[in-house]
Amino acid sequence: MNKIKKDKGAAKGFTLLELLIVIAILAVLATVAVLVINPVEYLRQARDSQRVGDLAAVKGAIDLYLTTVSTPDVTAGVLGNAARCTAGATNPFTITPCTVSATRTVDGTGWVLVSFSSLSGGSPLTTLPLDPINDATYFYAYAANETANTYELNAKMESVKFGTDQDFDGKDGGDQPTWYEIGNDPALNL
Ligand SMILES: [Ca+2]
Ligand SMILES: [Ca+2]
Ligand SMILES: [Ca+2]
Repeated sequence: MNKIKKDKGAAKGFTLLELLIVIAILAVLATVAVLVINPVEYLRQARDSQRVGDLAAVKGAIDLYLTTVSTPDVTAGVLGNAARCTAGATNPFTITPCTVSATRTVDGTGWVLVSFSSLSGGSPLTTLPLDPINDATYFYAYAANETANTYELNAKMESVKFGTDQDFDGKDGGDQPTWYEIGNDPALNL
């Protein structure tokens, strides 16, 4: 009889101490979730993944152009070396100045100095991609040598995964350890 009474009393609700313990546990779980999932790093990885994909698509289009066109021109009529950046003042190239030009046209007047529209099958790209941030720090860049028909594409990595853990920018065979570089230039040292 006495025991049943006690149980009824216990079922009335949580004590303040119990509530505090539950709140503390939830706070710890929330902190762990943020540390494990790390939404900022996750978004950076998504943008880096897009950068790698964007430059691969542009490289594919340029390589198609080089193997298809009889007299290719990777500097759109500019003599010697030429370079374009979509934004920003930082020059990722060593031997050519970088003209800022964010034009996305694919006829050689955009930031990639190749007339994709001259391909008989039409341009594989409808517009040139832009860096998902495209500011003074994160932007795409293109450099090419007019006589050798060599080129390189650059992008800045942002996430710990791409920039440090997998070191996309350091292990690309290029001359800039803090830029992700791809292209057909032998040492990627344009
Ligand atoms: Ca790195
Ligand atoms: Ca590099
Ligand atoms: Ca380079």
